[in-house]
Amino acid sequence: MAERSIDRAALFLLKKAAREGVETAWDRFEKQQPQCGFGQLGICCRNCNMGPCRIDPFGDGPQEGVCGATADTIAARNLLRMIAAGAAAHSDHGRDIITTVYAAACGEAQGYEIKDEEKLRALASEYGISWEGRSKEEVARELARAVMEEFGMVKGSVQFVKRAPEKRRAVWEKAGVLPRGIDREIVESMHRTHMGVDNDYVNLVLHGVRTSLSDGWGGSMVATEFSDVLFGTPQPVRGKSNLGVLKEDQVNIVLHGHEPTLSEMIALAAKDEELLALAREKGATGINVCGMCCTGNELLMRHGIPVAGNFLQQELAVITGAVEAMVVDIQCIMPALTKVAQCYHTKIISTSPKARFADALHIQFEEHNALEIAKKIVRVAVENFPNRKPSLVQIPEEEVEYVAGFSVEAILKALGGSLDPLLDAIKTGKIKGIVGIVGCNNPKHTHDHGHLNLTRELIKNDVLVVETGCAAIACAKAGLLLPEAAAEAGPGLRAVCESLEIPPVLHMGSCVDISRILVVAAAVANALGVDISDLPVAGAAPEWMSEKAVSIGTYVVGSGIFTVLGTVPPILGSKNLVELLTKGAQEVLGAVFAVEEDPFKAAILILDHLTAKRKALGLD
Ligand code: BF8
Ligand code: SF4
Repeated sequence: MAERSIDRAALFLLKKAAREGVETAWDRFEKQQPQCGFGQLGICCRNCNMGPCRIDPFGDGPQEGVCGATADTIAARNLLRMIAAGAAAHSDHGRDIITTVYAAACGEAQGYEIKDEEKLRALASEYGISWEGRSKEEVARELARAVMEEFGMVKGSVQFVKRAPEKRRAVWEKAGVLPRGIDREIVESMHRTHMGVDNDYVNLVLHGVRTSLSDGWGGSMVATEFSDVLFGTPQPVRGKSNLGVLKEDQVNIVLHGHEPTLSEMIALAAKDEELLALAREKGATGINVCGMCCTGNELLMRHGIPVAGNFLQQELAVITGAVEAMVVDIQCIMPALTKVAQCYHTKIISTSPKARFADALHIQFEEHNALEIAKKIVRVAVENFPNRKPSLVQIPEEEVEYVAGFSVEAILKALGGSLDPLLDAIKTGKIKGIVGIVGCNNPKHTHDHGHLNLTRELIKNDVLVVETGCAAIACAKAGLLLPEAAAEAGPGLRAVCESLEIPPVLHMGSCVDISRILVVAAAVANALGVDISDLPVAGAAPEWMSEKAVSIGTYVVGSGIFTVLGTVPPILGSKNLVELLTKGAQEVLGAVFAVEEDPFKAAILILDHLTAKRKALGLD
């Protein structure tokens, strides 16, 4: 069995867990072996009650379900459902953000305000909403209503697709994949995958592309843009990462999940004088708020709040014995947390009506009295401090600095206000290309191994890397998000980083913020007068696990960007589907997927791709 992690803090706590008889995802993963072969190949179906059906991958047994569905139909339907679930998760997050913007603009969301008026102005003009003689609240209300409509089917297509280069939009139109309403595509995915509707794997995949585009250029982009409106557009900020950010003498609150609406308020509540006094009364020297997973990314991007770790570290945080409360909302929260917490004193506090957990304390979050609720949650954590079992407290030492906060606006600012320095660096070959490395952890791979090795290989070869999500946290913990890390870069990239004082790996935010990467790609393509698919750019998800990652991968390829997956998607049971996604898509979308589990080999695939694209543009 491969090493579980390359992160020393993780390894330290895995030993502690073993000593204390606490199971983690790695143990449960082992117990699942061997995992179901039909599931791995994507050729089992339970879409109706004539089934469940499965296709024999060796050709000796049944090749059709009871209804006659083939491996192609079944695998493509399963894939489309994964895309739909991922797109739904991102977009429903976007919906909550826009709802909060509306409530804030109506004065009905305690503690929230329109923080970034400049961004609000830019978005209003993008939507053709006039600012003349109106308050920012009036404009925000009209804008929020217009965005809300996009979740349905009022317009021809979602607004932000207009940000894509003309050539890309033409590709989408020709393929019939321009996303209409955000919800509409997801609903249609569920419709098409119902028994006996869409049985053509190509048609199913095309709708998958459309659904995913409604996420990347729709729901996710809404979440990003309007989080900026509410909480401010990120600018470079320094902070600390890994489990060493937990403090032995303070009340530790870990915010885990995805929506910044609640976490922003808790960060605020933790500064409340009364609660700080209570903490001192209970024997703590302060209240330490840190983030985990994408909530962590949202907080560190805007405030430099420490980030305790990425996906596979959520249980480990509890295992330190030093966490008074882990506050969760939605997505990527392991149901196992409440069981692990029972071995320590940690309170798992769920807050979303959409995501409840057995044995968790539920304190429901509502935006109209958000600050009060946030204070209530912080109070629970503070009052839990005396329940710590000192003999069980062990915090690893690892605590590494990072610089995050590279929104598109921040990148432009670092470049001196225009894309030209970046374009020049690409043209002269100082920077060979730009690669987005994103996504999760997965116990199928050594924790963080894929992220770090792929990132290091690329920067060594003068590739500027942009990251989000758990990939970015992996690199933060390894010190790669510091300007000093330019020392690890090739000479061209190093010179660019040194002159601009930026790291060779730019942290662009949470997973919905991959929409920021799309905006950069579109801007570069527009500046060069080409399609995104012509650029020396690529995407990678070395350790992906979630359905959101499937939607992301699909909209990235759908946007014309070659993408390498580091864990095998469950589609290998259909040769036709594999062929379509790894070859056929080139002709329709100008990009394909590749699967490569070894990050060093993935780096070679990507570098070869960048070289070919540079050559086609006449850059070498
Ligand atoms: O949305 S990278 S494990 S935390 S799914 Fe989840 Fe994957 Fe992390 Fe953020 Ni994204
Ligand atoms: Fe079986 Fe077809 Fe029903 Fe799926 S939809 S469970 S393949 S009968």
